[in-house]
Amino acid sequence: MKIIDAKVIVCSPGRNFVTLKITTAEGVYGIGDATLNGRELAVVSYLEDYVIPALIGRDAQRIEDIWQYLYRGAYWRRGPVGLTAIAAVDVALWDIKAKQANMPLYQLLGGRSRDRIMVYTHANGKDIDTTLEAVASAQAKGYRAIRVQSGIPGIAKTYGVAKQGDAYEPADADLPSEESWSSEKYLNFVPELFKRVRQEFGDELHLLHDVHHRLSPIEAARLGKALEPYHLFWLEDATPAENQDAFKLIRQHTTTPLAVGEVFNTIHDCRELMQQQLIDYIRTSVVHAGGITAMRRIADLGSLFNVKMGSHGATDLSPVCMGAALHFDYWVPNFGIQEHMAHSPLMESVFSRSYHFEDGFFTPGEKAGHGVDINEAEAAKYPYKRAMLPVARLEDGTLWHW
Ligand code: CS2
Ligand code: MG
Repeated sequence: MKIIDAKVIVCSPGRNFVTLKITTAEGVYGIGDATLNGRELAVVSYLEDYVIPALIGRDAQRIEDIWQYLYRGAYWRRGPVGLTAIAAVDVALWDIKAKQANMPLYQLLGGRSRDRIMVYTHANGKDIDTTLEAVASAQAKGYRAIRVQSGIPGIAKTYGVAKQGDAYEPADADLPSEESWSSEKYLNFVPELFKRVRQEFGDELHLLHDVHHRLSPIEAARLGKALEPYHLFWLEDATPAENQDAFKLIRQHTTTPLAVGEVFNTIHDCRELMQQQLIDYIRTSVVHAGGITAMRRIADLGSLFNVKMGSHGATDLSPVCMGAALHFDYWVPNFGIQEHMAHSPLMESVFSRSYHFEDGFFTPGEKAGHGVDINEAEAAKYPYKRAMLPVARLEDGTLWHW
């Protein structure tokens, strides 16, 4: 099965998406997501200028060998741009192999380990009352697990919180906008938020919260401890993870479960945190951590240390990534939860999908391959538009820096 063509499709139906389409001599094609929010064209160049020329003529069936060739053969290994490009190739090749086998992808991975895949969605609002309304509306849609974020009194704009009425989209400007941050205001407020959510919704609903790396380790420890009465499903990205020892400090102080890893690219980013049992969930995604091939190895390593998979699934990961992730989640033995932010109808007009939501859970569908396709004519109607993520500064103007 010779690869005879590979092309990159860039579109912006409400937000930018990069999609790789690989075609074989037999006419079977597969697609992979290559979207890296705020740095999309860097991945396009990596694919078009370096990866695709080296792929043409290779055997599409040799997924593992191609993964190793692109990863080890690059000399300059790792990093989000390179691993997103490798992921796109990997997912497109798994799509091809599953289509060739006439099976849904999860069957090739080893078959399903569960009947349905629990997802969590987002509820956010400008203050506690509007956030409570958002939780109620997510619950009414069937979600059993909800990530709760709220505007913070005294902070003008809070990352992770949508403008009133809009879907949450962090890449909001042509150049990075600047936000102001106060850990003290945030730490004084968040326990009150969760107290109100538990009072209103009881104990059964799974609650999650994302700090977006904005606390120092000792502040994160304080937050984890303060949130214990509200028994979160997880506290995400409590502090940046470059210094993995930081998680020891948090762990020593709190029983709140910890999740991290949406910005990780390889198993090496996960290794120490897993081996030392400093986290409970790993958030690596199919698109940013090297595809299905790499995610399987991350999951297997995690399974030795009681770490479960809880993949990133914001809307800046395209429906192609979501489709592939759901096949992975259906199979992976040490599954925890999958993030789900619904794509808008405009975004979904460009991609067709076989995955299906019902009552708080997803199934990936039975279509051969990963079940997601792109409509190129529709995609062409929405040209790329540069959009970047905001930068946070402390109230005195210091660029927030832990
Ligand atoms: C967030 C994301 O979904 C999450 O957990 O952290 O919204 C993240 O901020 C974006 O994906 C950044 O591109
Ligand atoms: Mg996050």
